[in-house]
Amino acid sequence: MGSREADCFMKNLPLKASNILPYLETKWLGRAYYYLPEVGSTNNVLKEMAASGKRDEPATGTIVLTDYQSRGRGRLNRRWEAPPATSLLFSILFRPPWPADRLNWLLMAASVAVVETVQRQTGLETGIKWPNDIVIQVDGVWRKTAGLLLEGDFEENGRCRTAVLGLGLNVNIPPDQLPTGSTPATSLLAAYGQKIPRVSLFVDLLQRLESLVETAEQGQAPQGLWQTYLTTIGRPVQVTNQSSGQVIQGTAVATNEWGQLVVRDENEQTHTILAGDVTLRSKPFDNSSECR
Ligand code: BT5
Repeated sequence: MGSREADCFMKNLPLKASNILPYLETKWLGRAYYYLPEVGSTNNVLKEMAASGKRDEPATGTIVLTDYQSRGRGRLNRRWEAPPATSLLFSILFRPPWPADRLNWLLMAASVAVVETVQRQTGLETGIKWPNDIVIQVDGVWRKTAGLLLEGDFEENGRCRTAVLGLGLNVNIPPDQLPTGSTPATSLLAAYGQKIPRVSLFVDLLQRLESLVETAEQGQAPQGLWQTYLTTIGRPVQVTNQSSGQVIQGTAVATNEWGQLVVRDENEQTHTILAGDVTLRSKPFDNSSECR
């Protein structure tokens, strides 16, 4: 990269294709790239593209990115809020020929990629709060700086047809515009004290993610790396199964290769918890402090 190009790369440029593709060195991830200034939800746009496209179109690795979402979604129909042009808000389409339980590897690989990229670019202490939050430690408190949303579509035999992975990463949200609510939030700007160029962050992130997904495609679970970044292990948790209403209180002791959380309750019984079904609470006996 020449010095003029390097200079552009470091500026806080808009995320349109002409500013991204010249710097992207991936083989397949982001090679089909759609920048839409404003959408409802990038996950919805990509799911609609996948549903209406011909077989195998759009291709695996296709990305839809926006600068503003009017109906950004979290899990369980929660909202994802971000002021215009302050964040990375995008979704990736995958077509992994995997059974349903392996799909979570995409979420795990993407979480690792986000943690490592943020750490590399800012040096901030960054971790993963099970199952899908990226958190940064600010003044002794883990604050949410990104959330991931994985949605799969399956064949009748249980194999995955398509998966859409959405990421919202708070990059340059000023401290006074961070969402307030029960989840303590931060942004890279708020935690690091300086604006971070979104182009270089995005390009680095995609490069690391492509390599992690390729390793997973060779049959190797991302669990080892992923678990080293988990902040949840050893902590008291209360897990509420939204479908059955069952509540488990205990300590998070481990994960398995599918990214499920193993919780030991007060009677020393262990429970294996599926991501997606649950709401974690940091204080096991306080029902009012949802921390997801
Ligand atoms: C998530 O859900 O954390 C997944 C968020 C995924 C968002 C991306 S953006 C691109 C793509 N398109 C979409 O429509 N979605 C994806 P969950 O674990 O349910 O957390 C949602 C909760 O996070 C909310 O209820 C708030 O408490 C909190 N929250 C909302 N916006 C936030 C933000 N910008 N920063 C930190 N926390 C936030």
